[in-house]
Amino acid sequence: MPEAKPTSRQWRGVLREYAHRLDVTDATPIVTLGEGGTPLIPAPALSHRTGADVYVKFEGMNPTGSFKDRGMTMAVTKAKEHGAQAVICASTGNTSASAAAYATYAGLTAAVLVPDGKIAMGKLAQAIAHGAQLLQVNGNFDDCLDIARELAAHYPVHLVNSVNNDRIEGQKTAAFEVVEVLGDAPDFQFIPVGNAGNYTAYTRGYSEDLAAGNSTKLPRMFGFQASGSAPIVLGHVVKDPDTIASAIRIGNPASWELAIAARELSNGYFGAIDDDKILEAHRILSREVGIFVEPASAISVAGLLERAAAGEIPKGATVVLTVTGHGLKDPHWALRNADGSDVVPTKVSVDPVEIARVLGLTPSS
Ligand code: AN7
Repeated sequence: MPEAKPTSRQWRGVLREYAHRLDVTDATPIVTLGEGGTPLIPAPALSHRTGADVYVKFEGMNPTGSFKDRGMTMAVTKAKEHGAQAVICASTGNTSASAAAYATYAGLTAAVLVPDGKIAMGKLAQAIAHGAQLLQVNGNFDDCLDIARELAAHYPVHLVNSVNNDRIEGQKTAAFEVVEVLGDAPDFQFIPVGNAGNYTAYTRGYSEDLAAGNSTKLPRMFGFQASGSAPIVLGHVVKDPDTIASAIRIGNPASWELAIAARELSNGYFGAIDDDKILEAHRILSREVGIFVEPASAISVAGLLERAAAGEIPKGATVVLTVTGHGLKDPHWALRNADGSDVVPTKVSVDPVEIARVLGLTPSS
């Protein structure tokens, strides 16, 4: 007898999976591309390096390759529910890619404002592929967000940046997933910080799980900014933010106050990481764990290594690192050596003997 097929079903996206924990009813016109349900991957190499029990929440596995999809399904669904014809956002890249995809699915127009020359090629390609009205603004992300807010206030366009609470609501589901997989909240949650919307969202998700009795603790929320773009750490706006981690090149975070409140609630921490440490962590995650992320995401790994070296992470503590965006969005960093030189792949002819020699193989006896 052939074995019975195990019952299986497709993940239905965060609005349907967590309908009972979101402002969603049977009448809600749900716009979903199947986001969420991303893997929480044990990372023995990082556990070995730090003595903690480390897991990586790989948000690059979302439909457009970043965590933004969790918030965008909610924001675009609500835009549709309110009868909006068009959505608008400012973006360092991932929000524009996500807004463009979800707006297309919903039959809405997406206008996206990005800082000229400062977003990764993959993200630019996504927004264009999905038919967004993409404008490259001669300014930085903070200028773009100011304009997007102003246009949404005075014109019939629905703002889908994370200043829209619907985005935070959708993104909190990542914390729900972590608690379900671990059976409790972790001791520490590490996360990259740009506008601090995701830091805020995770804190809200973990807080709701604690209140509902699904977990026994609130993780300490550890957020990281790039050193050249670290307004929350410095305590003041950074006028001309600079980092190779273009996703988090943000000098005036939209959720600044919420993030400070979240840090106080969780006995958390904000730290700054230099670009060379971000790239080192990017290499470690690629080579030792097998997870390919964009540079901004690697800051979670860099933050853990730095805090562990400082003796701030107890042995055996459960640590979740959220890595927010896929490496394929901004792949050229992988083609650079640690010394900054270009990686040059070895060329060979169509010759098995030569190739075996180059690979260092000796014939099996
Ligand atoms: C990969 O796309 O702000 O602290 O406009 O793309 O919630 O802002 C992206 C942010 C981390 C920071 N990692 O999250 C945008 C944008 C990646 C990101 C962040 C972003 P927030």
